[in-house]
Amino acid sequence: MSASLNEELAALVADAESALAAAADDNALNTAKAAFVGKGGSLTALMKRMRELSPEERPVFGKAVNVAREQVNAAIDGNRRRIAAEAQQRSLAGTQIDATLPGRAPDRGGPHPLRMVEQDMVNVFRDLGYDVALGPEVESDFHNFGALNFPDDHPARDMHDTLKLEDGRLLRTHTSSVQVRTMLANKPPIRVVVPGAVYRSDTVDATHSPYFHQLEGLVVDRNISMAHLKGTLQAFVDRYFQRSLPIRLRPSYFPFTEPSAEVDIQCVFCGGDGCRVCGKSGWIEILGCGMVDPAVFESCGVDPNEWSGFAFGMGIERVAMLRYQIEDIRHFYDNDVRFLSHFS
Ligand code: 2U9
Repeated sequence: MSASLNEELAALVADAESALAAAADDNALNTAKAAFVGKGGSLTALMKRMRELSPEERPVFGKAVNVAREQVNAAIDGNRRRIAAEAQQRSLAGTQIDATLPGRAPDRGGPHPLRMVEQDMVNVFRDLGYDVALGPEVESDFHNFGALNFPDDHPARDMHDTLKLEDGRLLRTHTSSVQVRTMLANKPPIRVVVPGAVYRSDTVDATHSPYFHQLEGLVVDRNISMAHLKGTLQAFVDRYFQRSLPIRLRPSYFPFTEPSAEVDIQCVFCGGDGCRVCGKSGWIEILGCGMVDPAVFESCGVDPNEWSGFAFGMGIERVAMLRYQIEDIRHFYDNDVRFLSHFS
């Protein structure tokens, strides 16, 4: 085969590769492509000179031209990718990303203030040896009223005070129904506290809500007296408020306890001197209590001749409002994070 045509072919490929490698953009690349492998390009011109060769040399040269065309086409593809990568590199260089900057912290949730107060109160009673009992919020009339010595015509049973279902059941108006269930299911001695939601047909204002929470307690054992009740409540108040805080009992009335009392703590805001919060009295009411009425024991399968007991109940919202000086009960249910975030 003619040495010179083959040398020209090799030189053409080398020229093409260096021209393509020098192309800075797609335009320059396309120009180089046309000059070498286009219809009027130098490779086509070289092909036309095939007639200078002997008939035996022609097919060999033909193959060599095809190999050369593939080499040039591969160089075109490779340089097209290089040009695209260089363009991307240039556009990224304009954007300054500092990957070492710290990310934006997500807002963290936390327990609801009512849940925190409930847990703190429950934990005081756990430390005093109480179990925690829970029960249904939809109740029978028997567990909510009948067993608790409410007469059939008691005003609390009225539609105006109790939210009733069409099937005769009701939304519990206190968690006392759970103590009834506890006595029906267990033999004394019993020491339980019952936290939970309760419902009343109340109009909403700053201190009332048709949905609120209570913590109630029940102790049943032999020879339980009013002294055990008062000592227990004093221990609870001192531990919960983390200081020695005087309490006083005032006579009261509940259908399920006899005798009954309402309990005040010395005002935590003025130390008993009298202020706006305590209405100048120096005392703040926080719970109700009493000795379990024998009629309640009878309804719950507990022999009142063998056992006696005390019970108490308090509103969790009320305690939370005192503890955190919250003026309006509705804050607890709005779930405004500006309010809730004060507690986490
Ligand atoms: C049984 C026997 C007795 C629970 C009691 C109170 C007094 C009481 C109120 C406080 C504020 C309800 O949330 S409140 O409105 N509760 O005054 N509760 S004694 O007595 C019981 C409970 C169950 C079997």
